[in-house]
Amino acid sequence: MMARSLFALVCLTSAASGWAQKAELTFGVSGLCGMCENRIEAAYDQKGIVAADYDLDTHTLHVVYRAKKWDEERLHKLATAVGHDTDKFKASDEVYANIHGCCKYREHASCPSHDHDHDHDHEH
Ligand SMILES: [Cu+2]
Repeated sequence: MMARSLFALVCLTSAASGWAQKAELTFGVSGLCGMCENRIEAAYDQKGIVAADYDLDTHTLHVVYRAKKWDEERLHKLATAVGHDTDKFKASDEVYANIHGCCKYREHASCPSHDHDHDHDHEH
């Protein structure tokens, strides 16, 4: 007849052990548009990463991760692996060459969604 309260106690203690140590890191990542934002955030869809939020206005990425699984350097390198420079590491030219034309932040490209200037003339 006392079984019910015993179960409740077991549930409480197992919930408490689910709190692994989380750490947070915010660092600069180069990016231009919504496509960049999606590409960057998708790169952080990894085991042990709880949340990743890229802010296009400030060009910073905020990551919440499990401290046991990730460290700062490896987190930076997730961004460089998809072609985006961070404030500590550079993406390789090879990877950078493969990102979409409007995302070439090093050349200050601009995405068509920002302005509808399709007929923009290049200098001859
Ligand atoms: Cu982009």
